[in-house]
Amino acid sequence: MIKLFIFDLDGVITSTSIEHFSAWKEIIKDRFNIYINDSIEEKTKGVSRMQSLNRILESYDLEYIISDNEKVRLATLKNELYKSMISNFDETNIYPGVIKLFEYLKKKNILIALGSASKNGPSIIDGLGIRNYFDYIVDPTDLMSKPHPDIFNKAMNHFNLSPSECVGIEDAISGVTSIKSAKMYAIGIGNQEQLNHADIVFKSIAEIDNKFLENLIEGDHE
Ligand code: B16
Ligand code: MG
Repeated sequence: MIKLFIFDLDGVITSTSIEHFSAWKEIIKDRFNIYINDSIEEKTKGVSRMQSLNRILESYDLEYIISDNEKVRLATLKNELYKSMISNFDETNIYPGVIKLFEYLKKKNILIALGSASKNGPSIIDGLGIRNYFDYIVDPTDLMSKPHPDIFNKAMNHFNLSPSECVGIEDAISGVTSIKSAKMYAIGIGNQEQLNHADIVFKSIAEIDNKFLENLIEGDHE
């Protein structure tokens, strides 16, 4: 029996994964005059701000040419730009089907947690006006980034549950790996081929139907 759903934020509840990467593109272009290739985006998903920067720098053999202080400066600039890009986010930026899914889970007395690597998570949730749906928000500070299972385990342990009572929802390859490493049921949102390690993949949250949810919640998932 499922008792807890753990949601990723960026790319699952709202589009902020797009703004995260757009902000990195602009910062790297300004500093190095390099246009980051779109193929690098996946490497930056689900990992901390500094890890995202390091992965971008590594992709262009730039990681050793700048100091740690310069990295901190770039990460800070990126976060300021990112926050300005999403400053007007409100309920209209919630992806279709998200509120319907939250309402369904609440009606079934299923707990809802946020399992995001983003330190901006709580303020985004406030901006979207959906804080009241969350029973718990994982603080990613001091936790290992996805694909490590830390973030999902933290939510599970908060409620003293076992993996078979938890479901994780993710749009990133590293995020789905994180859920599976925590031995939970993984719902992938996005591309079936990319997320084929999930237990099931939907193109978007809006495609998740009640019949599926009923079977999932009542079923026994190891
Ligand atoms: P911040 P998620 C992750 O969020 C993003 O996918 C990733 O691109 C970002 O670097 C990370 O949050 C940290 O975000 O800079 O806001 O602390 O996908 O786990 O919701
Ligand atoms: Mg995500």
